Amino acid sequence: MTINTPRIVALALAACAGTDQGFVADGVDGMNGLACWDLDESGDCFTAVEDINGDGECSVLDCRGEDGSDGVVALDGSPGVDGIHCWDIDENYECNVDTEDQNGDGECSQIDCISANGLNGEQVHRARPEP
Ligand SMILES: [Ca+2]
Ligand SMILES: [Ca+2]
Ligand SMILES: [Ca+2]
Ligand SMILES: [Ca+2]
Repeated sequence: MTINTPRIVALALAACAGTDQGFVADGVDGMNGLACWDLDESGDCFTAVEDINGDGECSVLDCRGEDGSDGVVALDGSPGVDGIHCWDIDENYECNVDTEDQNGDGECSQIDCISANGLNGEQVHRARPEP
């Protein structure tokens, strides 16, 4: 491959032959931002209005909002309804000896909840009734 030196030089000169764009002058500087305490946007500290925390000067401390009010303490919930004893088959909260005293000892107790066949007895959990 042969290098065409005159052609490369011609291309380089053509690339540099553009018109002079010159430089555009800088724009005017923007205005300074306002301080957060400067409520009337005057640029000055008007302590009677803008010194929110009353320390005699305007600072970022005057930009804070007022503290919120305390939350309300929740009231305790009402106690739940007593559960039903496992022996209380008719769920009337009373011991019905005729039907609920399974072991015949004259009273209703957890012993009456044990199934008659012992080892493989079925354990029954009943839901609490709606209040
Ligand atoms: Ca001001
Ligand atoms: Ca202040
Ligand atoms: Ca009962
Ligand atoms: Ca019993």
